[in-house]
Amino acid sequence: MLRRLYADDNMRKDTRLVLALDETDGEKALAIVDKVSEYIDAVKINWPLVLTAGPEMITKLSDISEVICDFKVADIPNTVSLIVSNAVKRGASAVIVHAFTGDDSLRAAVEAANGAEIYAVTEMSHPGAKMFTAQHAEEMAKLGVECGASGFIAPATRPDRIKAIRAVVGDKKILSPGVGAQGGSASSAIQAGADYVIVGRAIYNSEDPKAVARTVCEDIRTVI
Ligand code: OMP
Repeated sequence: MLRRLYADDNMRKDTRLVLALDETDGEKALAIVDKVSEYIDAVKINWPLVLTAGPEMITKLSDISEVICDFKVADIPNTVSLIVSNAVKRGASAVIVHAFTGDDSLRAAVEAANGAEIYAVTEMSHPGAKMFTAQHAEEMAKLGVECGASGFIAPATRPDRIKAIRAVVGDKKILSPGVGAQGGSASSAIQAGADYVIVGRAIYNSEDPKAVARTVCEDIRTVI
């Protein structure tokens, strides 16, 4: 089982792997976390698991791991505050929000987090991201820094873009999804400046999640 290794506002930075737990069967999801616990620094959950297993999953998982609630919140400040504060009350260590909503919504997220972390999405990892988010990624990263976000989401599918976001956010955290199923590589993302890689299907859909998680960690270790 995972231990909560830190008591303050800083996510553990050990294996640098974050598990994206989009498995929709709650029991299976918990079993996967148990299998890979020694290889992950945090679990990220999104709507698929919360909608099927319920928001109490946040609390259950927070007993064994840091939990990042990837709700990609994109709303007016009042609604953002309500979502973020309730995720944190249930045990989230961090909440992912969109940055395109602007400074007031971002500041509302940071305030409502009340010491938990807010990670702002910059450029997304899928091909369609080139239509809108990619064109404003640096601006959104700059705004996130100004508004007090602790970290940023940048695409492992385009390591050069991680480099560009790193140049804007200084020593803030960068978490990079898109490794495995979306074609990105963990070591390339870390080498480009990511602090963590986020991996979902490659691990939770595998016959042997533990072996895949171990392989990802070995790949990361070749560049740190
Ligand atoms: P896999 O593609 O299965 O590894 O999962 C990636 C995870 O990262 C999913 O939970 C996505 O929702 C999330 N994600 C992206 O894939 N791309 C992004 O640009 C941003 C996120 C995210 O914010 O976590």
